[in-house]
Amino acid sequence: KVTKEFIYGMPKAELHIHLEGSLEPELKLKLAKKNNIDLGMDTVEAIKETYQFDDLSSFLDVYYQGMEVLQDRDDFYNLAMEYFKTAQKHNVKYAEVFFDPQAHTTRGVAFEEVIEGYYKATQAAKKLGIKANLIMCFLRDMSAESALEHYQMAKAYQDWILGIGLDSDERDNPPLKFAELFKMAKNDGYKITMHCDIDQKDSIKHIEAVLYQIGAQRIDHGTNIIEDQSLVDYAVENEIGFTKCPVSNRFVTGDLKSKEIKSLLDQGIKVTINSDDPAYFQSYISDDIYTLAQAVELTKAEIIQLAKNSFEVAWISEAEKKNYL
Ligand code: ES4
Ligand code: ZN
Repeated sequence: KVTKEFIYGMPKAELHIHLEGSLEPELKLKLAKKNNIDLGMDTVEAIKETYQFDDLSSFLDVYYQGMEVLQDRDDFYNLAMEYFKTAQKHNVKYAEVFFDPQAHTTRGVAFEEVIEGYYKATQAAKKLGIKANLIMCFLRDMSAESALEHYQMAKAYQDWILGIGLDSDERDNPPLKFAELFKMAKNDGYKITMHCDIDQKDSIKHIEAVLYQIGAQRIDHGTNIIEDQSLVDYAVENEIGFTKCPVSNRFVTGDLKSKEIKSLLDQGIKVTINSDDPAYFQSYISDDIYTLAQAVELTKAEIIQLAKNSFEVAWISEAEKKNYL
């Protein structure tokens, strides 16, 4: 029997966490007060009551609304630092963290405030024993032109951004909508990943496009790949990393998708377990691993394999990986 303590204590990397999704109710209230924003709620309990979702879009509504309290670089810095402090308790040694610049610029917050606050936090995280890198995500329900504009804004900060991702509402927003931009990003030396969320209208088509046309090194979620054996074989062969988030799955689909995750792990896919939006789903990385382990009775060896995978598919040098593995 594997204990919670073992899972918490196991050194791990987290590769799929949206910093904006780590905004805990306590900090949300504090920042609302500081920035004179009326949330219409003044207790942690009242905020938590709104954390009930039927699907991705009902989650995203609450997620974007919550960001209103983030106004200046200190707010972004403090948000990220709270995540890193919690990650430290889960023995996260390395983190690649997502952020959504368009969710802030569209509210009139300058790109500089966002990136400078977050980057400063990644540097301060070193003192907590955590190495961290930023992945800038584009909102796929916004235009390709908007994504390009933000890509250009980020140029001056390229050294601070390791990878480019794609998130938000997948419906009618296929990967190829951003094909040119991601091609450019690859040529410019960014790492590439994309969300392929659970049970989307065109899940298989989207996964196929991400693997064959976009040529991403990782896929976020991507669990529907299980329906297509040739895609599974390709992903195994090419050691594509899959960042799974079981508790997030339960919130947005009603199902952990634990059997699918276990089967993909058994088939040799580089599966990793992550928290996605830990504040909203009230589950940080070790809780996600524990929940999955309970649901499908993972062995200790399988749990260790998940942690090994997290370092193997991390965007760090082979030499660095050796320090963790
Ligand atoms: C997200 Cl669960 C999920 N799906 C797509 N985009 C997202 N951004 C934050 N959480
Ligand atoms: Zn995500």
